Amino acid sequence: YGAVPLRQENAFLSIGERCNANGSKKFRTLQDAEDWDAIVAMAREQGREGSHTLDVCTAFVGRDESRDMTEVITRLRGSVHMPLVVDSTETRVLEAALKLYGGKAILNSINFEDGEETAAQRLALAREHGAAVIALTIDEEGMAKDADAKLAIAHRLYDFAVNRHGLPPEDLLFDPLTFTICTGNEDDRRLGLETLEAIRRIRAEMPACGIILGLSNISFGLKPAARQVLNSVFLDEAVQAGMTGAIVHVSKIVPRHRIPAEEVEAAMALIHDQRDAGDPLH
Ligand code: THG
Repeated sequence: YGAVPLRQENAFLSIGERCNANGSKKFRTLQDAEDWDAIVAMAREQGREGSHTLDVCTAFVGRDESRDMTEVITRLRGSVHMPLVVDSTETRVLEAALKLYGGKAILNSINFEDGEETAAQRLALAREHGAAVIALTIDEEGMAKDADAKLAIAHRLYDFAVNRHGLPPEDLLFDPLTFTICTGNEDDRRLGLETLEAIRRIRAEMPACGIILGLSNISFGLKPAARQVLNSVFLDEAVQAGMTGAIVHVSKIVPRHRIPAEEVEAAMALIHDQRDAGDPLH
């Protein structure tokens, strides 16, 4: 094998975002119609496009989230050979999914929003089923916006999950939170930089753990073409900072070298908060 490095440090875990009732109109419509076969087809399509794993979320007003999660997991477990990311704010929905699913799941997510009790229950559930866990940098004060606050919560999450609840550190995936940097409000532009800085520091301080983001959140408010550019460039910046995975619309990610230079420059100006750059992607 000579000089070919078999371990590719620039690779990231690509988590398909489209099997989400809140993230895809198509998924929501199919869920409402209970067209489970078409949902399986959507899942497979994401696999063909390069997703290594799939985020699955069935939370939608007017539907029974737990029942729909059961319907979807029942079908995906036999037809999709990818670890599933079970995405819910309800512990009983996460539990129903993990009980059904035989393979290695990723529980999405834990946080300290209401203190430690819910997080403790979910960690017990994860340990029982051998699942990995996504941990959001949210505590009793809310969502951490700056890098210092994100790091403080990340260390508390590590201590709680790994030292107190026995989660293997490689099964802990931090999510230092993505907010849109496209509101037009200049203060919101800092949010991307704070997330990138948090990624660098988590990588350095807790190197055994993974780091992921819900990437597409970064560009809410832009037109679709501009979203593709910003998502793709921010993904590249985050991977360079040490991110190990991301929830993405995988077929909409464009390698940086294939994006026109002036569009990369506009996205970089936005990400790096150059205030004289105006609103180039709008
Ligand atoms: N962190 C973690 N989990 C998450 C998120 C996160 N789960 C949900 C979400 N955030 C990540 N998933 C998505 C999915 C879709 C979109 C954004 C984030 C999205 N969808 C288009 C829209 O709403 O405009 C698609 C429209 C369509 O196809 O109908 O942007 O941050 N741990």
